[in-house]
Amino acid sequence: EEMEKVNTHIVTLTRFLTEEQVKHKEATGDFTLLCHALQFSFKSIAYYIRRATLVNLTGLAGSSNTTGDEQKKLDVISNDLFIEAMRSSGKCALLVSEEEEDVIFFKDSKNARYAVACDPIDGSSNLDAGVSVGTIFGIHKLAEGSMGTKEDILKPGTELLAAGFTMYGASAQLVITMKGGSVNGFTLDQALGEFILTHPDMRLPKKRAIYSVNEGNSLYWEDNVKNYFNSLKEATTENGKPYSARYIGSMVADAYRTLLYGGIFAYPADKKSPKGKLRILYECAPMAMVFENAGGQALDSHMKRMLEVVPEHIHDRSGIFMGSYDEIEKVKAFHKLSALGN
Ligand code: P6P
Repeated sequence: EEMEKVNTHIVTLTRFLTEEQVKHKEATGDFTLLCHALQFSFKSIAYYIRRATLVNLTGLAGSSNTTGDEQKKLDVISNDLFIEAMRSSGKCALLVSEEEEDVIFFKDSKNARYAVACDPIDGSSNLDAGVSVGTIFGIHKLAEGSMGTKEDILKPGTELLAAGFTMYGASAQLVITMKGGSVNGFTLDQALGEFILTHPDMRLPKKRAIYSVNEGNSLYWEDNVKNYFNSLKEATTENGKPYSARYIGSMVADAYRTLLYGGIFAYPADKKSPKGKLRILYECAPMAMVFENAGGQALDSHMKRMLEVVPEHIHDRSGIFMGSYDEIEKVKAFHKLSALGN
């Protein structure tokens, strides 16, 4: 019988980035080198997460290990790793991290033209429970002539050059998208230490009866949000089935599932958190860029395109609804209804 066709088109992230670079004649290779530093940090973080439980890295900071030195929490180690990877690349002018109160400026990186926002371990509170966590990142280019200031990163997501995330699950899954580009998924082959292209050109299904939200907050929700989610419980899709509820409580894991299967993920702003919980720079905006480039939508709690939201400060928050195109249209409809007083 016919020999099984061997997949000879193994594309590594390294090759993918080089192919992207040569598409742009004016490219200097700086962006490619920055992305190599990014992928290095993902591989390192994946390594530590794999060993976390074994060497008790999930313990609280302050507990000392056998050598008695200060035990660091995984998110501290991941943050340190990420900062050093950005610094040593020499291509990052400034970095915003969820773990750092202020912007980090890399003064020694002369002529660096990029600003990076990241959450080194998003969802870290789930780590001890073995739940998938992830690193979320966004890359901005400095304004012409700028030496690198806070303003270079306090920009709307529409100006993001690239964004994505790495989910540390059964294997490390990297999802990355460039401005105006497609969404591509890579899987880390630990034996080779390479991210392999496994999900080229990811497209969100236009609709899927899955909703992902923390219903424990529903008593704080605005009426339009309550009405929308209640409608899903009474909804019967074409095949007469109601929606499925899927909530992991780790944004990267909920986002990755929504990207693959479709449906909606939401963390609405509510009466308890009027600006929402999730951060714009390194959670909402990067995810919004991925979801839009995959054919979905991402809105804030005022039904404004998430990518057009301008953060007021580096840790600014927003409500977010993101997912299948048609599902987000329903959220808009309920928002309009309640605005009309229904
Ligand atoms: P809640 C994790 O703490 C996180 O920042 C996101 O990863 C996740 O989507 C959200 O918060 C979960 O929040 O209030 O449902 O526990």
